[in-house]
Formats: sequence, C-alpha cells, structure tokens
Amino acid sequence: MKVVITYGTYDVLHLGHINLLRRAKALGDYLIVGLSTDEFNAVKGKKSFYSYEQRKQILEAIRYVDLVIPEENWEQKVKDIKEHKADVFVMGSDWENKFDELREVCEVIYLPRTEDISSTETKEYLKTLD
Ligand code: C2G
Repeated sequence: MKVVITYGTYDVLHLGHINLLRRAKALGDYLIVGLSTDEFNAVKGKKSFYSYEQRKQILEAIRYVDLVIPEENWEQKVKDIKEHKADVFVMGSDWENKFDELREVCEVIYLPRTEDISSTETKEYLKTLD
C-alpha cells in the first residue's frame, strides 16, 4: 500500500484544496493529512475561521482523505513520515523546494497550485456581502 502525506491549514475549504487532495490521493492508495492545529496556525501567522476540530471533521468527510493527524510544529514531518511509513510527501507548488530535505526519507512532489483561489480571498469576499 502506497502512503501519501501532506500538510496544511485547510480553512474555508475550496477547490484549490480539493484539487490538491484529489491529485495527492491519485499518487498512492492512502492519504494522510497533517492538519495545522489552531496553535500552530498562530505560529504560521494564520488565524483560521474554523477551529481545528471543525476543519478535521470537514477533511474527514472528503473521499480522498483517509486519515487526519494534527500538525503542531514545523519539525514533525520526518517523524510522521517514518511513523506512518509514508512513501510520498506532497505539497502545492507555493511550497516548491521548501521541503526538499524530506527526500532523505521519502519521495517529495510539489503539485501545481490552483490559480486564483485562496481561503484569504474567499474570506475577504465574504466580508463584502451584507
Ligand atoms: N493549495 C493549492 N491551491 C490553492 C490553495 C492551496 O494547491 N489555490 C494547496 C497548498 O499548496 C497546500 C494545501 O493546498 O499544499 C493546503 O493549503 P493551506 O491550507 O494554505 O496550507 P498552508 O498554510 O500552506 O500550510 O507544513 C506545511 C504547512 O502546514 C502548509
């Protein structure tokens, strides 16, 4: 069984997230998502609209996602990859080359980011509605 792993905040779910998850799953048989906790989001300088628990339940409802684990820090990826025997680490291309050190422990693939959509843009647009 080929295990794929990816990480993210996945707040205010949109097609960019779904495109990433669908393509990541297509690279193997089992997809794990390391979901940024609310505390780690603060470290990343992000404040998500939905809480970790809500974002976790939303991700678990997606057909491509097999397991959601908490992402609490930048350093846990190697441990996670070993613990879950992940064969492939996947991120969107906005992270190109940022995780190349993981090639020591698994395949690293950056997938083209979906253009013109982001949680931030969605949140900004929603603010303009009455
Ligand atoms: N993504 C994408 N296209 C978009 C928006 C996001 O392909 N239009 C991808 C990102 O590249 C990432 C995933 O969707 O692979 C989740 O995006 P975010 O929730 O913004 O995650 P991020 O804050 O980048 O956190 O340790 C890694 C970090 O936790 C990544």
